[in-house]
Amino acid sequence: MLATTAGPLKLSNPVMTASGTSGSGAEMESFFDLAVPGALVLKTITLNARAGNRPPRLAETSSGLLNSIGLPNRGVRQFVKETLPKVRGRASCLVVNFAGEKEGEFPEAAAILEEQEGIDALEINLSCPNVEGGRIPFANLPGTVKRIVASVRSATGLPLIAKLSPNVTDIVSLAEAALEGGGDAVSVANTLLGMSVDWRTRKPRLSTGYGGLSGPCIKPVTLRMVHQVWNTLRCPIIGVGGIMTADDVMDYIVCGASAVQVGTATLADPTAIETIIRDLGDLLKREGIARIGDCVGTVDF
Ligand code: RRO
Repeated sequence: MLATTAGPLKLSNPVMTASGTSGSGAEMESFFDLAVPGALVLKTITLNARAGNRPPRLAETSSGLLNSIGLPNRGVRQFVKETLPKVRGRASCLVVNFAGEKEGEFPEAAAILEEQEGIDALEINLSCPNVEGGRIPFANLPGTVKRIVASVRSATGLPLIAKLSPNVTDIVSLAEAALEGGGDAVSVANTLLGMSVDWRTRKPRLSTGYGGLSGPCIKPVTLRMVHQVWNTLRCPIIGVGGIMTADDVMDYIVCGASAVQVGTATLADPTAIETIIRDLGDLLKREGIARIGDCVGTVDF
């Protein structure tokens, strides 16, 4: 009933973890069996180690969570040596999310990941809002997206998911560029660039001033983007943004997502993903839906 596909990915259920919200995977094992999510998507890694941004890195707002973590990680080689062995073989589908600080680093990191056992797919993070001082990421231009995805495609035969930014004028042209570059699916979308200030102190609440907004408040925006991409391209889409309940999952599915990712809900309650998957199974039974895949893109619009 819950088993489905997203492009080449075969999933036991359509609910994945969202990158950055379940750490390097192993941290979550006291909250849920790592094989429970349809896919375990790990926090973004880069070719070389990064310290990340100065605190404060998180700010709660009245309508969602702002983050400016800044991609701290110990680099892909350390990941392969220390992190990967702890999760290898434990997820039902293991997705490694990675980014580059420069274009050439994307294929270089992918080539290292390609050689490892136990990775089922790569998610290319083309959309971190927090590494260029709030400026639009360099990967927000369709030509750049196509070139980066194509360079990664040449470096690996693994299934490729391109994680797109919502901070763009036309999400469809970005998704199209990712597919033209050889991507198998797109994740729509990363966090929305936002800001929070304390007007009394005249200070922003994040060290970097701007950060990525997540949580239920962004769902209408990303849901609209998922539908726009589906309506034009009919491609495998992974919906991300503000999913808290099984009904939220179904909203994304009928708007064209083949699968979804849960992020901020996990930060509020680390067991949320398991509850959502269980509720989704109950929901399908109650509604008499035999296969969730049959619902993809069925919104009447
Ligand atoms: O680390 C971060 O600040 C971060 C990343 Br890489 C990302 O892709 N999205 C986000 O909201 N934060």
